[in-house]
Amino acid sequence: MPVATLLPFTATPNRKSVSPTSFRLTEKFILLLVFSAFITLCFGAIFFLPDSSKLLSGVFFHSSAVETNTRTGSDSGDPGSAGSDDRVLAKIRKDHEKALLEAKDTLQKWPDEIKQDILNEKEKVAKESAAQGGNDVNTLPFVEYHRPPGATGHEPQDPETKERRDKIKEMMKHAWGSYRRYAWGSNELRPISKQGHSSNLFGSIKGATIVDALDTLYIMEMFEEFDAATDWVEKNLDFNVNAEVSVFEVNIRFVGGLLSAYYLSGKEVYRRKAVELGEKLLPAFKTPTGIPWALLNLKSGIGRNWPWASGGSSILAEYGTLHLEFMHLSKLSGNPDFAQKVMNIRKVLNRLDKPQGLYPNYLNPNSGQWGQHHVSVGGLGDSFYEYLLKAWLMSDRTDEEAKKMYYDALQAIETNLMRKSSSGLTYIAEWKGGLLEHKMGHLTCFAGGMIALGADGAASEKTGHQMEQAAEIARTCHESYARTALKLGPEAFRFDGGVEAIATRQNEKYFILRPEVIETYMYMWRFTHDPKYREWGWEAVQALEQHCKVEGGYSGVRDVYASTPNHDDVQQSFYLAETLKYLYLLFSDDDHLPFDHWVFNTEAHPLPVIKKDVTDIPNEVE
Ligand code: DMJ
Repeated sequence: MPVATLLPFTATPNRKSVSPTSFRLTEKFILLLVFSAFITLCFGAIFFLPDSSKLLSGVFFHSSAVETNTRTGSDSGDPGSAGSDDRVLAKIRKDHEKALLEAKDTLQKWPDEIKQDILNEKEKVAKESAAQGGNDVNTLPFVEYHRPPGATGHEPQDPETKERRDKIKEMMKHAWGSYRRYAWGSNELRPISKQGHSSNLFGSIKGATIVDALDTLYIMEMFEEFDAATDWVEKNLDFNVNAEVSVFEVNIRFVGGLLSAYYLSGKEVYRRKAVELGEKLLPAFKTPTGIPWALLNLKSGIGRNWPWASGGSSILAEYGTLHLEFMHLSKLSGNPDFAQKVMNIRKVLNRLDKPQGLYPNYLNPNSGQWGQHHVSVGGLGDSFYEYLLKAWLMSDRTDEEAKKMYYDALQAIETNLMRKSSSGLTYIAEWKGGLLEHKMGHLTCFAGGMIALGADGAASEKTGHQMEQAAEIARTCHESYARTALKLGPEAFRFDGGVEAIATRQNEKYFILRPEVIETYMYMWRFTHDPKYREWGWEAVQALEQHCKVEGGYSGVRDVYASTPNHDDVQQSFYLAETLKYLYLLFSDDDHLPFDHWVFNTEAHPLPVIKKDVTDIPNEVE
């Protein structure tokens, strides 16, 4: 501010012509006062001016966008300069004019056009925030990678076991090679028609076989194939799809497969992809209770349940089979949401009364009440029980709540569902509102392995009993194979109407390369080293080779009681993820993916135990 402008307020006007020498003492004194006031003001102004310029810019340039421009814009030499202020004012004027023109335009539009504009704008914002999400995934927190022990194995000493193990690897080569040749990038292979196949479980996500097979390729040391798969994942695996997927299937196969591939190989791309997909699944939990929907549109985030599920219910085996993967997602992303979502599922379940201590297959996500009282350790229920036990094991046996829930549930299953046939075969029946259906699914056969895995953690007086139960279930499931023409197990077998371990309904006679029986042989072998489990596994290998192997891969069969196979023309992705992996481990030594360091998710994807003390984890030398 110019100093001269202050003078008229302090000097007396009629003294203008008077010489300074003729001033009286009082006048001199006044002059001195005025002068010293002037000097004080000059100094004050030095401190005062910058603040006032800020104040001014606050009054005139209050738009944050403009503030940003004045700080960082290409033409902002000196932000406080008059030239810069003019430019900013000009910009504001221009923006206002533009806004006025747009408003005028909008007023001339039809309502439908306006609606479309709003939709386009929304889409733009959604895209931007998706890109923002992608950035988050790209900047995941640093996680020190430790490869848990036993990621790869070594050759068995015994020549026969080695030969058998080699044979399983050869089967994997045929399954993978055929998929690569005829269906690369599709979800699954049609081995007879030699083309790709996709079920609607994965929406338009592609590459289910690639992701499901990654860890099997790794543990079998098929590294050239693993690298080709990694390359495909890096370049092509895309979750930005406008399609509805099964939350459960995508979780166990894709999230599980990616997590295992990360833990086995240490490749960051797998951690990134797993977290990216996990984040896309989170909207499924937007229900009044937090019990997730079964189906989710990955683009809109809108979920719903299977239309056939009792009164709009979610399914026990679906919402109850997220825990292992989601705990690891929180660990690898630093985002606690994943863990909170699955812990909340438990909370809801623990508030509910359980009929006879059993968990019904249906639960309404809106009301938080059970649907129909159907209970099964096979389809619709199975992996919920498996995940209770494995949540405890994966927490390095610290998750006491999961432990209690598992052993309580197993007790209720034993009391209400486990039965013995007249010839002494133990089976697990299904329960419908208090009535037993004496049928056991191929899926239920996984329970032999689960019970064996949990036996050692049970109260000491129960360990032996549970090992016996597990062995009996393994025997029953073996019988369901042995009593067919093709020596492969039916989808479900019954213990009524004079039959035992045999399918009686045409629509239960198929075999789709499922793993559960072989899974149980693998666990039983590890815990007992009884050679019969390897023999039973080898019988299954021979049957697979004889009846399911075709030139273009491996196919399921429509009727295991027919003397010649009628192929269904699908090579399921779980054949590579589970069936062949469990067979390979059955003929491997116990230190290959040892149980004290790894748990398998329900799709046989190994996930490391989260050790209480991280220093426990030795770094394996490759
Ligand atoms: C797999 O996808 C999983 O094992 C799931 O838990 C049940 N069914 C299939 C294989 O049969």
